[in-house]
Amino acid sequence: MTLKIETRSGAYGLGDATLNGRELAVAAYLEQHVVPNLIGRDAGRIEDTWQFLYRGAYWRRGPVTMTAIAAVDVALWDILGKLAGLPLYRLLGGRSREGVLAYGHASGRDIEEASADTGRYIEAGYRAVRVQCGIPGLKKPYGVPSSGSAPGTKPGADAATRTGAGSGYEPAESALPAETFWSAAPYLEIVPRLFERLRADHGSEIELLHDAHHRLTPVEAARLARDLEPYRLFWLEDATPAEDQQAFELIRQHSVTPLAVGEVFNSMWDCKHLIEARLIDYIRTAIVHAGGITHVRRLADFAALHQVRTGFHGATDLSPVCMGAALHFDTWVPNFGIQEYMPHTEQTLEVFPRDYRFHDGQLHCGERPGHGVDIDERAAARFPYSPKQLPIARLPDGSMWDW
Ligand code: KDG
Ligand code: MG
Repeated sequence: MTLKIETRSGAYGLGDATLNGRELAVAAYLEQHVVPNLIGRDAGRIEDTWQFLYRGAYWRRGPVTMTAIAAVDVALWDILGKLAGLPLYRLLGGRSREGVLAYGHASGRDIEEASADTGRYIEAGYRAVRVQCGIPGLKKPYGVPSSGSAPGTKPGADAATRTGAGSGYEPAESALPAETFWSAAPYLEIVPRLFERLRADHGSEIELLHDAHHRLTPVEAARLARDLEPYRLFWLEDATPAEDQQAFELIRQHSVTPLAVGEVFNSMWDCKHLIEARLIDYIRTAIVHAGGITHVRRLADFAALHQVRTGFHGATDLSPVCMGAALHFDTWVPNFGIQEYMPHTEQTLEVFPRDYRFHDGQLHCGERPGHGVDIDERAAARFPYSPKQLPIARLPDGSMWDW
């Protein structure tokens, strides 16, 4: 879902508005409630427009509202950059670093395959890799495509050949969500063995990450974080669902494995306690889902006060427009940690010409004015909308679990 805002002078800006699986709700929110309020407004009043959309609606926060506000906000920053003739990172305060450390997604049906896939990422220049692997006895575990580690495909650069690979959320055949299964016991056994093997095969220099994808109870999360300590992870992500923020106290009491959280957060109110109480080390909130640059900038400043660093969500269900904006933000933000990077498909990249690039383990935003990502509307028209939903997860007895 992409928002294009045009000004009377003919300048335009783009904002990502993708809320995967609930995207039409954002489209309706924008078309019916936001766009009528934008017509005739001064595109340069970015702060006032943000406050107008957030405070003025009375109904605050939530994924639909904050994604819609983010789309407007990023499009207005894009316009400002184009009118000023400056790349977005310069509007934010200028460059803090030469490149942005990126992590890719390796995976495999078993430890062997996952380690081989990690090796391919390292060969492709990655300095940080998130690794997931199949869980004995479990069908379709999170982060492992049914075809395994997609051997032979080249990760990174702009190859973009790994359509959805590593995501574990390939679209379902029907409009109904795919069903996946979850069982903590075999998972808690295999994951420490996976990282033991990765350190043995690939040494201590490569940064390793892992995503538990909100599946664990607090005490299971504490056990996993503790068991992973010898393998010095860069982070353990979404160890337990973060609605229950006290759960993170339990994890902290048992482990010094760094924790990352927040890809489903929509505002700084969602992470205020976790940051203030120093229960996390990295905040993953994406620009597209948390009110845009105007809000995430405040969130990052607040995080900096508590020595929490950024690690933005960058899966392929956030569009290249979001990635472009994130990379300018990452280039500027003083408390940058890492950026997730899953290359988009060739079709997606055809629709979104862009000037960011991957080189030697880092992503680099370009120097084009604004966020540097455009849309080819004729190419986009060749790919009509077809509804898809994210999968769901069930326990072996059939009860629903967190996906
Ligand atoms: O929309 C859901 C995906 O973006 C998410 O499952 C990917 O957890 C994810 C990650 O860390 O990239
Ligand atoms: Mg995740």
